[in-house]
Amino acid sequence: MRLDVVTIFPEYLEPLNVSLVGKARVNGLLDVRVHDLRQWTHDRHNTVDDSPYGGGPGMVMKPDPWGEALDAVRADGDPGIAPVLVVPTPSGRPFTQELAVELSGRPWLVFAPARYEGIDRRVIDAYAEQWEVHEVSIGDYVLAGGEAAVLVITEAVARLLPGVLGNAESHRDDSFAPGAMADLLEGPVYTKPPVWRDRDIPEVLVSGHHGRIARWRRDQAFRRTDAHRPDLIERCDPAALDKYDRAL
Ligand code: 6GU
Repeated sequence: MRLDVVTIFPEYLEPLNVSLVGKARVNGLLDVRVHDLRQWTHDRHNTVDDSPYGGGPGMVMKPDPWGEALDAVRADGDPGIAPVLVVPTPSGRPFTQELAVELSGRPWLVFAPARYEGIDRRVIDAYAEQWEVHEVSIGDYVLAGGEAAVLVITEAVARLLPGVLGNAESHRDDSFAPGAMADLLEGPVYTKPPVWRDRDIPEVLVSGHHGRIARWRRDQAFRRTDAHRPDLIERCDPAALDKYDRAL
């Protein structure tokens, strides 16, 4: 997968050299290119923003540098591969695991993270006529810019690419227990030592009884989901849960 990021803070994307994403790059599974938007400015001050039409606080990113940047990135790629433009913005549609899966199937993602009050609307409208465009938000809070969202989205997408995670891990969450457990939060986990600061581990986990362990984990997942995300229980498919229950 190829991944381009156009930003006024290229150094903000340094974490893409680390950990899972960094390893995917070294292994040739991800081709990441970070570009400084200011290289497509032509004035002495490398201006990328201006005041908003209609008035109001803050600044808006000018369309010209973005248009030149996106054209240059496009021209530098395989003409036979369609780029997908991802615009992180708090007014986008929610970024979900479903969208991560969708994006992980695309060969080329181009990220356009904005600072200030956002990018001149005409840029997104113009590229949406030629490219697939996704405006996405990573949650109900406001960041100072989209760069942190690029890191979040990239990590969620990269771990889904074939060969990035070990086989066992990649298939456990996603394809084991289709439907039922997928909609619940993970319960608590434990490792050695068996006693830590006078605290034991739940006995069932050393019972050797796989059926009881699976049932206990499902019960813990339910309690946790009920406490932290009751909205997930509401939209659980009862038929899928019944099926999961019978499998235990
Ligand atoms: Cl994608 N960008 C910004 N600036 N703020 C956000 C966001 C994105 N998602 C949630 N808040």
